[in-house]
Amino acid sequence: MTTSPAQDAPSRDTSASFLGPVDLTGMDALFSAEEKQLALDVRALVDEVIRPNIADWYDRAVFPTEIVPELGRLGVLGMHLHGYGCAGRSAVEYGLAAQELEAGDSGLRTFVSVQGSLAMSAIHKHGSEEQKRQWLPRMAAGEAVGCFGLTEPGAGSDPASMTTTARQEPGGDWVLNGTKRWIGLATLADVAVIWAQTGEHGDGRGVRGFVVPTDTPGFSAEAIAQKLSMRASVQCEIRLDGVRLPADAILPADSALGLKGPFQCLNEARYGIIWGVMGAARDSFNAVLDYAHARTQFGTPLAAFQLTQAKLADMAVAINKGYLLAHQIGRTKDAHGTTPAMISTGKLDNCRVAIGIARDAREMLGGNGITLEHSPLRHANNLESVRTYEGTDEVHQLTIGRALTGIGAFTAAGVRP
Ligand code: TGC
Repeated sequence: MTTSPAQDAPSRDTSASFLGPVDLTGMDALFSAEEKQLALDVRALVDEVIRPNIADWYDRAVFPTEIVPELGRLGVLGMHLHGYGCAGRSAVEYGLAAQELEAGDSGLRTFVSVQGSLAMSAIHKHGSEEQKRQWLPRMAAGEAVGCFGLTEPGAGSDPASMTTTARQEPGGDWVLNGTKRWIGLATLADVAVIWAQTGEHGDGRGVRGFVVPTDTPGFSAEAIAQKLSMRASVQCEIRLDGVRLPADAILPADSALGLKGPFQCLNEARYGIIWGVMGAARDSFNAVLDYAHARTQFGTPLAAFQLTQAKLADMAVAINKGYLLAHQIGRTKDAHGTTPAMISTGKLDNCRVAIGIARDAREMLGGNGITLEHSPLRHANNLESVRTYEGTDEVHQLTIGRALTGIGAFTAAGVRP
C-alpha cells in the first residue's frame, strides 16, 4: 500500500494554520474562509489595541472603556443574536471571536460575554418588543452597556436561594430591594437585568427578570477592589434600595418564568467560555514556545531540552483536544442546539485544561514568568475567575452526573429541603 508524501512527512507545516503552531491536528481545515476571516479581524483588534496596553491596564486595575465602541464597530456585541442591530453570526463564529478576545485577556472576553450573552440575550430571549427596540441596537453598537444581576452575597451556586425581592404595588409599579454581588460591568452599565423573587414561596419558581435603567433612584453599584484576578475588568456589588419601576419593566415572556430564564442566558455565556479559555491557553503556549527558542541555559536553547519538549507536547495535545471539543459543541449548537450537560462538559474541562496550561507555561518561564512582561501568569490568575463564574467545577460535574444517572445530587439528600 502506498501512502502520500503528506502522510509520511515527519512533521506537518503548521505555519499556515490560522491557529498557529499549536495546530497539530489540521484544525484549520475545520473552519470556512469566512469564519477564519472573522477570527483574524478580531485578532487584529486585539493585537493593535489590547496587547500593547494590557499589562498596564492589568497593573493599574483599569478596564479600558474606550474599546467598547470599537467592539461595537467590529460587530462582536450580541453577535449571535438576530435583528435589532445585532450581527446574526453563528455559534462557531461567536466562539472563534471569544477565543481571540481571551487570547488578549479574559477580562476583555468577559466584557463581551456579559454584554452580549447575558444582558442582551436576556432582553432578546425574554423581553418585550419595546424593551428590545429600546436597548438592543444601542448595546450592539457599544453605545450602551448592560449588566446581569443574578448572583448575591449569599446565593452563588444556588441562585434559587436569592433574597432580592420584587413586590408589585396596587398601581402596578414594581419595587426592588436587595443586593447583588460579582456583577460584571455594573458601575459602567446603562441598564441592568435584575433577577428577583416575586413569589410567595421564596424559591426559584417565583424568580422574574426586570430591565432596570441604572439611573433609577435607589440603584447603586460599587466596584469590588483588591482583586488578584481579572484586574483589567470590573466586577461589582449592586444595591437595590426601594428601586421603583413601571409595570412594564418586567421581562414578560413565558420563557422567563422561574430560574430557567437566567439559566438560558448562562448557557450562552458558558458556551463562549468553552472557546474563550482555549484562546488564553493558546496565547500561553505561544508565549512559552517563543521563550523556549530565545532563552539559552547551559549553552542550549530551552527548546532543545527533552523536558521542555515533553511539556510543550503535552500542552499542545491538550489544546488540540480543547479546541476539538469546542468545535464539536459549536457545530452541534448551530445544527441542533445544545443540552446543559453538553455545555457543562465543555466549560468544566476546557477551563481546567486552560488553567493547567497557563500555570505550566508560567513555570517554564522561570522567574521571568512572574511579571506582566509575559502573559501566562496573568491568564492563569484570570482563569481562576473564569473557572469559578458561570458555574464552578462542582456545579458542572453534578450537572453531568445528573445527566448520566438521572439523579440530581446538588443537595446532600438529592432534593431541595
Ligand atoms: P432547578 O431549580 O431545578 O431548575 C430550575 C429551572 O431551570 C431549568 N434549568 C435550565 N434551563 C436552561 N438551561 C439550563 N442550564 C438549566 N438548568 C436548569 C430547569 O429545567 C428548571 O426549569 P422549570 O421549567 O422546571 O422551572 O435548578 P437545577 O437543579 O436544574 O439547577 C441546579 C444548578 C446547581 C445546576 C443551578 O442552580 C446552577 O446552574 N447553578 C450555578 C449558577 C451559576 O452559574 N451562577 C453564576 C452566575 S454568573 C454571575 O452571576 C456573575 S458572572 C457574570 C458577570 O460577570 O456578571
